[in-house]
Amino acid sequence: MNLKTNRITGAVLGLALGDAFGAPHEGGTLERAFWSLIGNSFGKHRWTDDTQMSIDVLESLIERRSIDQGDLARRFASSYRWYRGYGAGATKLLKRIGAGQTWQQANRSVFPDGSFGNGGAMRSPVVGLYYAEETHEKVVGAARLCAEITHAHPLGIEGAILVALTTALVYKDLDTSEIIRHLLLTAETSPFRKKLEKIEAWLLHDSVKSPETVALELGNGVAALDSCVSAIYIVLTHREKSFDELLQYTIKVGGDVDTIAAMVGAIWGAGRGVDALPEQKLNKLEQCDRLKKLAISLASSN
Ligand code: R7I
Ligand code: MG
Ligand code: MG
Ligand code: MG
Repeated sequence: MNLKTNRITGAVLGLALGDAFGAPHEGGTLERAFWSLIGNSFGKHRWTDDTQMSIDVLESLIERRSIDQGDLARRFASSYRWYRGYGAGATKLLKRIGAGQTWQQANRSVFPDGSFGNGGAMRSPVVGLYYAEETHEKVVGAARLCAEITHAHPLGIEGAILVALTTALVYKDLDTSEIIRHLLLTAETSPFRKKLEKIEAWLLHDSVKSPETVALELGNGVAALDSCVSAIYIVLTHREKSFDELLQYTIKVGGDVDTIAAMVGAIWGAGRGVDALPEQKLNKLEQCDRLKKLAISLASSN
């Protein structure tokens, strides 16, 4: 496997592992009890909407070779399954697209300004990987197009852009200080810029903030603003650590664990490659072979 395929496969499987192994830790007692009932797929860890939508983006990019919003909207809608744990707004929107509304009508009919959830960001590592060897403008433009189908709110889009760009920059092995510099140049709104400035200051110090501090000051919720910068900080402080240490830390940050771990796992995998992922966990991952084949196919399609 060449370096490119190794890293793209690492990112795709890292995303699915974070999602599937993070999901059982998400939410309160009720949500966990529910997931313990349905979170198993023939003895394997089931992944959620985060991985499903990433598969949709992978399959669309492999076939269309660019971001085709109509094609993506159709794939998102037809892949919807209740047991994948989609957000409440996303569920309504995908059902409306499935019933014949255009994505432009459907996304505004759920939230008038579009969703600011992290559902655009959770699938954007795939976009970052596909365009990693092109300009930043290309990564940003493609991430925007991919996110706005379901997440038209400026904050939903911005989270997706920052996560896609971080994936591309980690894939290219940039230094952490360089990555932060590029993210600050790319930030479009002051709430995101403030959080990025906060992590820039934190990263100047040797010690890693506690998971509790990350949750409190950067957030761990389903809004893009409350999870994307947290995910970026987690990866940038764990680039040389093991995947299991990365996951343990993310689980302690808590909140929307499947999605934060999916973003974290993808970005980390883009830098470390598939060989750094834990074999025992991959053996317990639902549809691992299918995901691997898609990653290999993406790597040879641009
Ligand atoms: O963003 P999305 O696709 O998924 C979010 C999370 C992820 O953790 C998934 O793994 C899944 O578990 O859910 O889902 P959306 O429904 O688009 O957004 C998530 C939630 O954010 C919504 O259900 C709303 O509660 C809230 N939200 C908004 N509330 C008011 N006004 C998002 N946008 C708005 C808004 O504009
Ligand atoms: Mg999910
Ligand atoms: Mg959820
Ligand atoms: Mg989630």
